[in-house]
Amino acid sequence: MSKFEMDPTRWKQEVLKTYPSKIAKKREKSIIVHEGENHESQKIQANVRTIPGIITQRGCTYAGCKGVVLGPTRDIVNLVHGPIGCSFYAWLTRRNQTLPPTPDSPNYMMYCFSTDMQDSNIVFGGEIKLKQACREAFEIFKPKAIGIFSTCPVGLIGDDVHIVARTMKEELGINIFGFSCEGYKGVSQSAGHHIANNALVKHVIGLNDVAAEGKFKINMLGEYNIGGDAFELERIFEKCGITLNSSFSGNSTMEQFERAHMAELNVVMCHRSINYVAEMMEKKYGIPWFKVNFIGAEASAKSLRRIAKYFGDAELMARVEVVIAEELAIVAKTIDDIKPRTTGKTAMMFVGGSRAHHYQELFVELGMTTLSAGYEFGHRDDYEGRRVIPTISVDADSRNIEELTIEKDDAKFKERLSEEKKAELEKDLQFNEYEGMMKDMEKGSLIIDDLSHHEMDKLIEIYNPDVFCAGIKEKYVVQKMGIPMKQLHSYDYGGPYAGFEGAVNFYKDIDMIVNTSIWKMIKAPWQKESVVEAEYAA
Ligand code: CFM
Repeated sequence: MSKFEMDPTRWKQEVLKTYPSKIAKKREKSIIVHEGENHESQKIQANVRTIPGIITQRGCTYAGCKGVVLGPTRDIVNLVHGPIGCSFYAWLTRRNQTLPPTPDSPNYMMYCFSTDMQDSNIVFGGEIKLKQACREAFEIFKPKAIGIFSTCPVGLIGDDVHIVARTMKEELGINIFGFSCEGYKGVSQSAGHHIANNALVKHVIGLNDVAAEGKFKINMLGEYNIGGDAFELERIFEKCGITLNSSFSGNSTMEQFERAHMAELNVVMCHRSINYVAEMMEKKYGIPWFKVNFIGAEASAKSLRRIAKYFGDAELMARVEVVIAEELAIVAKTIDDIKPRTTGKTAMMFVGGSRAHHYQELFVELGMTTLSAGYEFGHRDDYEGRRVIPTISVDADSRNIEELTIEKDDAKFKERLSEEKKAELEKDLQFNEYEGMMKDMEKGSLIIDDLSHHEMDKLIEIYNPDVFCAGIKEKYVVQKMGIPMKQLHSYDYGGPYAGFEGAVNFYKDIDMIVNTSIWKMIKAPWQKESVVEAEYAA
């Protein structure tokens, strides 16, 4: 039987048939059957509102701003202005891994800061309470900075977090800045990333001209230390002699953000969440950027080589080769043992805005095929590549987010590469480029944006993958269908999965997952119950 037990085009038709025609028309544009070589002419609908009534896996704008981008920074008080419920998921999660250099170094990760808005604050305004919360936080912790995050009610009642931030900055003498990241500001958490990026450029980056000590200074953008990934990357960089000047924002500090403009290069891991910072820093300070991927052993090796190539230093290039050889030798031992057991298996992946692409590398290394993949909140460029950016239509939802006008900072701008040098390196390094997920997928695979639960059910029912990768919202639904489910947001308490040691961890975990017989003992609802089906007459 072919890899696709049902023709994917027919699958798409079947799935759409269940929807009322208006909804089918909308969802139709977000489901693509990969046409192989022709994929460059295929266009996917993405970053548009989820249709009301459909169960989406997306998060809100506040989640993207506070939780994702600023969340991993240990020495900033991230103060949530809103009802306490908004802080529930912002507290004590796997996102919050960090490693302070000494036990007394400031670290507020284990705290949850909220203004705990009550009905009376909604009626009479919450600014006084917010100011009080800033004073209290300052008194207790003496932090270097406070970030104020707006939740939905803040926008609805019109509290001005920016004015409060300015007033309190003056009063307390520390850096305080606000984010207009109300949950409803965008169609997903993606808007929150952009808002966070803007505020970092406006209020933090460039404040401290003392760079990290060491040679070959880079900033790692879009790596958030999930499951300890950043620790593994730090290990590799150190071994290679590459200096991590700042990280946005896994295992990071405010100081790192403040000195980010002193690096020689920005490398971008998660394009979706941080490309704005990379673009703005290039304009303002002259730091070139290119996309890297440290998910997958081969991808990690390739990314290290490209970084070494950028610096063009013979010693660095030689050391990187030694490190790669050493690390790949260890990786090979595991993969040689595991690969025969995983080859030919299939995976599906619906994660965020970059992992559904990056993790395909690891599955390729395991000899597995990704039958279907999609992002929750990626934009068209994350699927089709940055070349399509000029053709993306700007709708009212995108206009909701401030577009900063960035100018060259004459005092701090430094040309890192001459035009000729840049042109010479372009072929290997591909500056300012991300080619997107579709390029790496096979003909006939299904690419689906903002997957609905109904579509997920149908994917599993028809294609029966060996592993389904997504998040906690899908986990138990999928497992009840008898399909093993791997979380790729939190890693199910496993990981790290980045870099070389991470790849080894991933191979072992997937081997266990796809080769255990326990899942076959579970019957999916459609295998044991008769199903009542209905069709819309209209
Ligand atoms: Fe980037 Fe992320 Fe992701 Fe993301 Fe996220 Fe995440 Fe993700 Mo969950 S920044 S887009 S908003 S890689 S939290 S660390 S795992 S959905 S694929």
